[in-house]
Amino acid sequence: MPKRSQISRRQFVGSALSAATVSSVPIPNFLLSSWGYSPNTSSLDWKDEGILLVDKSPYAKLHNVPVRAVTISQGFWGARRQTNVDKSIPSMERLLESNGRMNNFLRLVGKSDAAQRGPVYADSDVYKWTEAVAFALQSGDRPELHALADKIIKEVVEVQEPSGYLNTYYVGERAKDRMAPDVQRWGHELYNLGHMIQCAIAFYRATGDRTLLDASIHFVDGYLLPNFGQGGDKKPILSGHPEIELALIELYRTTGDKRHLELAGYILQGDDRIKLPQRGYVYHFSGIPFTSRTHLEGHAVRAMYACCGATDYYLETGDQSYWKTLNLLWDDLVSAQMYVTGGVGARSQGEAFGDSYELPNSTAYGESCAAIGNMMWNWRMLAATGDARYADVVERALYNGINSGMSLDGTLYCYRNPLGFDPSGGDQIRHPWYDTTCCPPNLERTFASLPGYFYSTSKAGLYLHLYDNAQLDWHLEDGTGLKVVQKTNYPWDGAAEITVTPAKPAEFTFYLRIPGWSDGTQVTINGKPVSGATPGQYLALRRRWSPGDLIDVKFGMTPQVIEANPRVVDDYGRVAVQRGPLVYCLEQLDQPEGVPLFDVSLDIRHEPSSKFHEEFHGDLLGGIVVLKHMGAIYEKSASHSALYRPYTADVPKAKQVELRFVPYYAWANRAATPMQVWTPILRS
Ligand code: FUB
Ligand code: ZN
Repeated sequence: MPKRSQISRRQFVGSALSAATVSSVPIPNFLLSSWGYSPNTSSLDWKDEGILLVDKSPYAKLHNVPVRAVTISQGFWGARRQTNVDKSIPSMERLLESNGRMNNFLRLVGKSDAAQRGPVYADSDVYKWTEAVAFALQSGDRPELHALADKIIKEVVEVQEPSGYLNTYYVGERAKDRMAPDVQRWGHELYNLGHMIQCAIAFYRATGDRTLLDASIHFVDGYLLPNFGQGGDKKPILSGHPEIELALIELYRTTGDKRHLELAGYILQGDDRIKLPQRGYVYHFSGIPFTSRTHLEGHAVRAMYACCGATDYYLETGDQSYWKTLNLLWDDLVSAQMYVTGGVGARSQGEAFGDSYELPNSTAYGESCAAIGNMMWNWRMLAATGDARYADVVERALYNGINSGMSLDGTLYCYRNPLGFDPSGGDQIRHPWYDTTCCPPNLERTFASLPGYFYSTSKAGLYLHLYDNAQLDWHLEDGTGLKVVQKTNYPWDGAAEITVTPAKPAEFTFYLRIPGWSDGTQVTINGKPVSGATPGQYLALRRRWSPGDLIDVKFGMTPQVIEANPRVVDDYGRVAVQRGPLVYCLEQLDQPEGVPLFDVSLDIRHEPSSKFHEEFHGDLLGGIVVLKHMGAIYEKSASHSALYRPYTADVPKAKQVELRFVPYYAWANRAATPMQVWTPILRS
């Protein structure tokens, strides 16, 4: 990592600050105006920075391409992203306003009489929304959204106190509680700051505007660093809700100020001056050394964000104890804790991970934010390794447990993403707004940032992670210009044509992701078959590439019937259906009349997969492939049976019914009807 050149000036700023810090001594204007003192450490221009700026991270094998380098055109994600930017982002802004989120800021500068509204983390809603706009602006200007974000940023920074502190909840009477140990535990001050930093960086990378970035640096350098962290003269620090860790490390990557990385490391290590009871460090997923963790537990979003921060820390330091722990936790994730949809968090109580294999369906929590955290973590693990198994999890979470979180019209959101649903309790599942409205803007920022997840570069060449109609305009790490155009109808169809156009003929490796679910993949280059495509790996295509070279890839899209580890008791005797990256479900309203969904069984006694009939319905749920398969309903249906009865080995008589499966992400878009992902199999 190149050293920053202005150490002496920083030291001067730092010592001038220690006098001002948390006290109310105003910072001299000349210092404030020079707050954005740090040159970017990377040789990159702000325009060229990706979601993560890991170009100089010593332990990153893969490097992000900027969001703006990838244009996703019409297709699966194109449609979703259009809705996101046309409907979701604008409607969420109106809801943020009408629910007092902006008045919370305006009130503090005398521009609103409204009382504070919303939970302690209300500010983060504004930051996540503005971050969504920032990513949208990285894909092309949207003057109205740009103007709105400018206005909001102006309103936010006006509230900043001379010390750098900025929070709309711990003000007035509550100011005395700031950063008290118990407030650090529950009050989300650092969570809000983390989202402010992430938003500021995304906006800077979108526009070059440092207003919010400088305010964030001011908060960190002016308020946090001089007062909290390592050393007897400083107060203890706890993240309470991890988020600050990954934000500080991205700030370090942006500013080059090593103190930002060190503070993140210190928080990840856990400050033993704030003692949490055992249930506390389990729930908060902070407060003890990250490297002492042995499994995923506690609040799922907290755990996922902590894993993101810890992976970021590894990417910068190469600390093997972190890497060991991250691998342990990842193995726990995929072997015992993750839903087939990529969602995580089995329990509503504490919005938490359950025990191993505790993966209930209808009571699943599966918060949208937790699935997003899962994707973000796996994106970082992928950067560290270039190992396709992490990309498989990114894809699984993205297409299923995240995608289900937003309605197809872009205005309703799931907070929970259960895998079974009975609406008789009155739950509508999708809502435009939640008082804890963390998920909607989180979904918006994720969809807006999506182009940044399609490709990475490495010293050896280019990695293709995600398939859709998209054009990459970027360059190899040696500077050779490179354009890659994907044409596909993925995920409905398993074929993709990929045209590779380097600025001049060049030898490099094109790493083509072969998804773990794929079978019988065929790859050709300029019509000539290429062998070696292995599910769950990148196919390394090393050659001298010439402009217009064509990779043709065909993934087998035969629907797959999936069973869970028998220790997942809720899935025992049941199967899920997956086609390509999409997990399917049954919704009551697609089944024959009079057939209660919870009574049906899938008849897979013979050749399960080939018996699916696939039909594309352009007018249904935005255009989907529907899967039909024979199933049955027992004559004495479960709904009409006693709660308990003597067991008999006789197989009850069953009547055939045709079952219609739709992609899980699209459920509850017509009505909140019974739904299930895991369907019982017919006994024989
Ligand atoms: O605490 C802030 C956010 O609210 C969490 O990430 C969500 O789980 C919800 O509790
Ligand atoms: Zn959420």
